[in-house]
Amino acid sequence: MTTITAFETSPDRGRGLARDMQVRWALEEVGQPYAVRLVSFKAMKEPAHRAVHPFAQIPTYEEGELALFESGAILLHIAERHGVILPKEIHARARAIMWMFAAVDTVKAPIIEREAAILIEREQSWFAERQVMLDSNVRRRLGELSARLGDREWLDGEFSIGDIMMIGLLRRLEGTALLEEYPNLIAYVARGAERPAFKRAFDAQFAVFADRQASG
Ligand code: GTB
Repeated sequence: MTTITAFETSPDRGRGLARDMQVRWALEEVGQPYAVRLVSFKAMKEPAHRAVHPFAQIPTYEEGELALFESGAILLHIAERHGVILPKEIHARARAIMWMFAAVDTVKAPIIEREAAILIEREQSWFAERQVMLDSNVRRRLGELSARLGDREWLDGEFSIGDIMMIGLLRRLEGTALLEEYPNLIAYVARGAERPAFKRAFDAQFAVFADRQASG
């Protein structure tokens, strides 16, 4: 049995923005059933969880003797194990992996910096000025991504783990004016969200939130 970990109480209130969503989505794409171990913020820092995730975070992935952390590594393993969502042709495969790295590094960095600043610094007198710079850094990357995507359906040929990671990241900007400046990125995210595997993954993580709400 494959077991992943996810937040017991996700701060995103069921929006599916935490990284377990990408892992769930990949598992749904390949048709691999999985169990979920929900962890509290406290349990995440305890030795039992740290034994799997040295940085005390979610998601993790366990399959028999194999224990993994890092959503990118997990997605790559899922794709390789099942031989889907990653092209077989060696160059196309390298490019799909490249896009996954682009999502977790180049495109993610300014998005996370902006999110963190809004959370931590928004009460500061100088924040409005800083936000101009933070927004402009995000806008630059989105503009570059939008230009490369153009009117393609997916980032590079067939749908891949690169798209799962990039769409998962862009969803963190949904509802912001920043993403709305790029209609092709909005349409790209919507295409991802229309995939049956995305919907199953989204519903499964939303059920965790709904259960918590119902139980008070
Ligand atoms: N590089 C790692 C990976 O890709 O797996 C990053 C893992 C990570 O950031 N995990 C976060 C975590 O466990 C959850 S996903 N945080 C708890 C901690 O560090 O103590 C990041 C995340 C968290 C919350 C929201 N949200 O509320 O919208 C979105 C994304």
